[in-house]
Amino acid sequence: MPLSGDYLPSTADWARTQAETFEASDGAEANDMRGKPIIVLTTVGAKTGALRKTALMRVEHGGDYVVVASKGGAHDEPKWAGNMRREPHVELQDGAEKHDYTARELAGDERSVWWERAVEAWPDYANYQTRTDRLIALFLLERR
Ligand code: F42
Repeated sequence: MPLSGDYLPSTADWARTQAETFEASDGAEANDMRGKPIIVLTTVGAKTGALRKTALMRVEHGGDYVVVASKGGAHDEPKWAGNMRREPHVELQDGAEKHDYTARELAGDERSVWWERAVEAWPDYANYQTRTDRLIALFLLERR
């Protein structure tokens, strides 16, 4: 059952433009960040109940995905992470494919394995973690 609700654009212009262009072109345009592939995550706003669409780096293994709440190493966590803790049903678009997933926050060894995969996909994640005391949250998205 796909998510339903009104789409509320992000206040981050660059990220909003990338998410919207990626989705409108079925993943044919605006599909990378410095040559590395992105995905678009749709979450349900924790306060508005609106659909929030967020461009994120693509971290995939065996059909599962991880999304990394890095926000460039900012001290505050991205809002989409809180949205997922409240409503774990999310949509992820990878290229032209969009499916429903259930998000689960990772910890311990499972998190360590996926952190390695994330840093391999986007090495800057390791730099972002040095910029903040918060442990950057990782969420595993398993197909519904
Ligand atoms: N961000 C990452 O954290 N990780 C990545 O791997 C990543 C990759 C990436 C690639 C391309 C690109 O263009 C952007 C990329 N970003 C990445 C940035 C990402 O797209 C987001 O801009 C960033 O993570 C910040 O997410 P955010 O959810 O905090 O977005 C802000 C800018 C935002 O849109 N805020 C809204 C606002 O109005 O200020 C609120 C959004 C929201 O979800 N509101 C909730 C609601 O109910 O609607 C309430 C939230 C609450 O509890 O207050």
